[in-house]
Amino acid sequence: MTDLKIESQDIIDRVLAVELVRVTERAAVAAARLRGRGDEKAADQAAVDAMRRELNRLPIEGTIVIGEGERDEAPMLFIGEELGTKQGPKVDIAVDPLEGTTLCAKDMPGSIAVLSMASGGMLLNAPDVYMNKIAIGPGYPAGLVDLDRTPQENVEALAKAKGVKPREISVLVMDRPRHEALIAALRAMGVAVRLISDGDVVGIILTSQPDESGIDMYLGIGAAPEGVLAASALRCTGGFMQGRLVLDTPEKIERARKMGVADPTKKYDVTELAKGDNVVFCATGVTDGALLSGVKFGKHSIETETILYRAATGTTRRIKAIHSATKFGD
Ligand code: VTB
Repeated sequence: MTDLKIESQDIIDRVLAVELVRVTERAAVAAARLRGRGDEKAADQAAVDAMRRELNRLPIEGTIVIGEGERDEAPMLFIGEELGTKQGPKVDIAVDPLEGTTLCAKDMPGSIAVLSMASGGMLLNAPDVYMNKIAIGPGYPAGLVDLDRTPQENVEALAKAKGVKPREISVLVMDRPRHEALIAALRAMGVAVRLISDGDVVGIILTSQPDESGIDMYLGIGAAPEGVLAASALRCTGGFMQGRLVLDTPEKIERARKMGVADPTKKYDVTELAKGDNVVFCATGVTDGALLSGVKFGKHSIETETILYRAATGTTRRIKAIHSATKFGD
């Protein structure tokens, strides 16, 4: 007979993981009702409210360790906010209730509702600042690429390991003035640069599926919460990533120090951004995108697509849900 006893360590990912699907589904539907309205704040707020409501129903003693804002910036799901019924395991939560608010407000591809969860103390606790990031797909030797090397060195190393020319490498970069020199350096090598306007959680995940996405590497500066979320996903999909917080003012260094970041210049690798084996990542599409379909509102139904990654076993679950429009109750 199968042993059905579930160890407490397992509770987070085996039992709670599936519960997370409900959380991101609700946030995604709430945001999707405000797609294309040109109102980023309203869509974000709707996602935040739905995500908070659902997280508070879970049997967890949860703490937001990285997310959209800090306490004084309410009504975000703020860093340090405690969530759940408190009858359950202590967990760390990283959130972005609406990743790609602008994409949602313009009804453009790629916005998602996303969170990740791990045992208490396992996700990087840091302020909502920028993070310099590099990511490549699975199957390469450790140390092949590094944030401290030039883009040219990293591309050359990856191309060599992949057995292709640098001009056959594609790098995904966020389209920002701060990346002008980076983009120019990559193009000077003949590298294909895919620019995205927003949404680097999905952008980084795409590097872990290079055959489907055509993306070999992610480079550049995005936000720190998105870095921790992407790392949580890579813990399951197997890709490599490094991130370094951009702590460029004494005030940011102090905020980070209060959250436990002793060395403001520390370079974190994927297993330090999201530690331990029971990391779970869950995202539901708001608008259609490269990873997920967006919410579809039918006459009688609401359709959602969610991806659930579990680091312990490396399982990817794609969950298409058909909700009853009349019983959904949002
Ligand atoms: C970053 C990126 C996100 O917004 O946070 C970006 O990580 C904000 O960067 O995926 P800017 O300040 O340069 O606009 C997203 O693209 C969407 O939240």
